[in-house]
Amino acid sequence: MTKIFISCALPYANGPCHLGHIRSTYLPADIYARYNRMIGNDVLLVCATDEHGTPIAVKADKENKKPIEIAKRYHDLIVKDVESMNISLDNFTRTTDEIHYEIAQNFFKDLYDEGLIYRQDLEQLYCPNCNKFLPDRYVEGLCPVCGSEARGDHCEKCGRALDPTELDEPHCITCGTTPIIKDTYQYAFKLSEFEDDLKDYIANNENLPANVRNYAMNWLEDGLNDWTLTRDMDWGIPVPLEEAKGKVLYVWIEAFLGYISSAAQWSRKTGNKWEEYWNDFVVHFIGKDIIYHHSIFWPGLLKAHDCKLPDMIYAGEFLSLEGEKMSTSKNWVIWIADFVKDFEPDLLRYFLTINAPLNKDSDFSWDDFQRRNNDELADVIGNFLHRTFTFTRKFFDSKVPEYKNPSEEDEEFRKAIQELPDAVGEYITNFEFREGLLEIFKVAKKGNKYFNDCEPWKAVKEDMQKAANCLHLSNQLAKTLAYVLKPYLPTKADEIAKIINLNNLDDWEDAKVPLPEGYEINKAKPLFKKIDDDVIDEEKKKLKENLNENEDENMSDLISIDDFDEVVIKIGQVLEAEKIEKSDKLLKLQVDIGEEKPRQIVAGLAKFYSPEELVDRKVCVVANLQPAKLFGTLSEGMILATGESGALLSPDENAEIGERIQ
Ligand code: B3M
Ligand code: ZN
Repeated sequence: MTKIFISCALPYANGPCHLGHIRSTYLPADIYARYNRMIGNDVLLVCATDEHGTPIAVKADKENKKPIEIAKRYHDLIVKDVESMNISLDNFTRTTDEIHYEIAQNFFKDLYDEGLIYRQDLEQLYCPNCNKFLPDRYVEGLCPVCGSEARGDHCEKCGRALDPTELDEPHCITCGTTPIIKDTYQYAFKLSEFEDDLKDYIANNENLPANVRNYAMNWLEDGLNDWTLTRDMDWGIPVPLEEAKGKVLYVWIEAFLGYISSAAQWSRKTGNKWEEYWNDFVVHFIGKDIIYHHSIFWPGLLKAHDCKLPDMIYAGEFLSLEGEKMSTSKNWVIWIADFVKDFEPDLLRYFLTINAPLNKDSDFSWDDFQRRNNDELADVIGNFLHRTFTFTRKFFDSKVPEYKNPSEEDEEFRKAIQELPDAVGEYITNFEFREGLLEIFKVAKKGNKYFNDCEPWKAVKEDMQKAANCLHLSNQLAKTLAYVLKPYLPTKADEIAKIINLNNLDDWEDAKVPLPEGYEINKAKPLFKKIDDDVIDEEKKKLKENLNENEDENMSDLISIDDFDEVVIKIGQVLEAEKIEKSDKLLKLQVDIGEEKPRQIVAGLAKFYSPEELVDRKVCVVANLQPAKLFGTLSEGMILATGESGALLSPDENAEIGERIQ
């Protein structure tokens, strides 16, 4: 038996949960936790609301409230959201809880005593109009790395953690003033001392998925700076040093410790030792925008503290809404509380899991949601179950009939049922949640086909044993479905279990034990219903009506000709191509675009083309892209190719090198 410590990223207590939260962290964590409990592993699933820092302070300023009032309001809402989605957390606490203060301050103090945290004199942004320092989200500007709009602490676009002084064109978010630079001091962590340890950790941890590993390696190549761990702010956990009056811990250092304090609180309640879970196997489920923090800062802090590092960091990619980036400020978002008013949570759990693998971006649209519900859940899984149960009742007195003299088709189907639990289990163990659900869907589909082919409605008149075999196996699949669906759709799985008279679905192994002949089942109602068009139309209307048009950012997909004109695309020809060491995706190219010197371009084409295939090819190149480093290699442009299949866009032969596309 393994003891598994599972965490979901801590949501900021400055808003309720929306679909994105559920998709990237809670749902995968819950599927993983539920499955592991079913196979007999001992699971500790924890989370908490992240209640300090500028996200909450800024919101409180706007509403003229105390930060703790904001935090409490959203903590309560988030708890409801998480419960309504049936996320089986073992403990959910708050970073304003006493135990969290204690753990965070002790952690800081220990590192300080070890000499790993030191006083640092530095310059920080200060708003001369508001008369205060502007840490983190109090300032916004342009990301120095990718040029996108970014907050002081973090660029959402490129995922980089930032220091506000690095921003281009900074402005105070309260009054819009351009801040000045002012001397102050803070306390910094010697992160740079752990660079080699971190490289080691990232390079040698086989478990880490490609997106986490590649991002982290990329950043590590650039070298690490020490990390400032304190802020000049009122709202936060006081720095536990006499001489640091008025300073608080940076929200990120203590947010990580929320994993620990939530677990420690659970230990106090239950008498179990959370450390045993941590020391066995640790999995963090996070969103992709905080890979930097979890792959660099957190392991750095843990290493400094001589703690075991996380075994797995699973980063869910983004979820968009109707093809657009979600935006809470514009209310382009679906809140969980609204969703569960109209639909059962399992329908959302199904959609969010099956629509795309966690490590790929996904989109929620009402039409897709309706289609998947109607065509997949209702027509395939629901239909199969319903036919099985009603037929058993009508023709076999609600009892599982005898299985005798099976045909080849019967045996083939029986085998598919028997293999299902192991197949699904293996996928979940490998964090391939979508694949597991697809497998279930595939076998349910097979079930429908088998049922159709057997034509039990005819067979009951002509060949009773054929009908009996069909219903025998169909009931076996129904039972297996109850088990394998449990991690994904816990409520629906329980409903199936009830019809089949199963006391519980606690033990995955039981999925493989067939129901005996003569076993009695209950009367069934349809488990999945179709969603009508007018319901979906109503939801679409609501979404549009709630959109806050006043926000200045333009939601439209359309760009003007001037916008397009800003992108300079030129015809180029590949002169040289080579693989980039340690990357299975990237190639380094030298491309002639009619300038004095060829451009060096790093392109994600290695999976689709060998270097030889590219040499001499004419390609389309974005020529005015800001240079960037990928895997430590300078890239001065971009080659146009499709995303999924990596197909290159090639011009006709008569295109001249250096010619602009317009
Ligand atoms: N509170 C939320 C976020 O940036 C942040 C996560 C903390 S996890 C330790 O998504
Ligand atoms: Zn200001």
